[in-house]
Amino acid sequence: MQTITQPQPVTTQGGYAYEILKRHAANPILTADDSPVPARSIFNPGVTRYNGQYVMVANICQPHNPILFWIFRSDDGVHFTPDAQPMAWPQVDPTHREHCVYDPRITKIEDTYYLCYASQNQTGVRVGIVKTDDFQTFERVAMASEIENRNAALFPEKINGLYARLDRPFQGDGKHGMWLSYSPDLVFWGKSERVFPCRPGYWDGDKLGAGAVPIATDQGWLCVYHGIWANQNSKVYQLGVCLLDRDNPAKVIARGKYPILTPRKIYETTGFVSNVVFTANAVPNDEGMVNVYYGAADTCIGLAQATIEELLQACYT
Ligand code: BMA
Repeated sequence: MQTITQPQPVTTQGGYAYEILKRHAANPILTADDSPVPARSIFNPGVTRYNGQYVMVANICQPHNPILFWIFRSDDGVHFTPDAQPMAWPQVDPTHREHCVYDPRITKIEDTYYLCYASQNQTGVRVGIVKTDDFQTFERVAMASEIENRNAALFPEKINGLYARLDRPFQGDGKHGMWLSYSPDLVFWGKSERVFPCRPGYWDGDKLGAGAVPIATDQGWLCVYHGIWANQNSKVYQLGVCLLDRDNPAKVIARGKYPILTPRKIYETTGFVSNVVFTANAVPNDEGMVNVYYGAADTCIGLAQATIEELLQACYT
């Protein structure tokens, strides 16, 4: 007779022990109440360090729906103050007159900061790129994809002489997973290759895409990404980690089995889109931790932390 063996857990620690990102006590660190203009929600921010400060570019969803990018600044990475004016947005691109922008990811390459964001109009969503040297003025670089593509995260350095990015084409309803593309100039993109697909039956079984801008480590590119599991009631967005080869990020060195952050606090499970944690930037701080900034339920902003070592370890768990 055939013996059927149950899949065994890979750890003997119970409860939420797998969830290695620890929420900051001040969570949620920003809500619509902190918005300088009428807002329904504030979420999915890009964050970087500039001139000794943390600079955040957040989605502010206005009551009538369009999203504004707004800059918030902080000395400690926890308490943020908004600028007096919305971010100075460059001229529209005549090839794609966007009516909505969202989910900025910030990458510093040499002395320039690039924002990769989702640019939406009636034809669909594309990857837009703008740049700045000072977080005062911004210049358009390119509409850097055809429709339908988004969740683009630029690597912080060239790889084999080319700019590189992770992104997520819509084909196959996102099931085809995370992709990698290269560019000589940030305008023309190609040499595209899939990094990894969804894992049926897992927390990232129904859709996934880049999350935070990759972090360079001596073991490879450490990437916090998002995965989606669809159930009867909702699509659950969680965060996980993977490690990609430094010279060829299409090569997966390790990919964690467990999510590292699961929506389970009330501000993550309840909101405009329930059961969502979604990140654009993970920023190493001065205390040896990585600050993972995340949108919670498309409604507010949370901060969760782990060490680089814990994140690397989670890639192998
Ligand atoms: C994704 C993006 C994010 C959003 C998430 C959950 O597809 O649109 O901006 O946070 O869905 O709604």
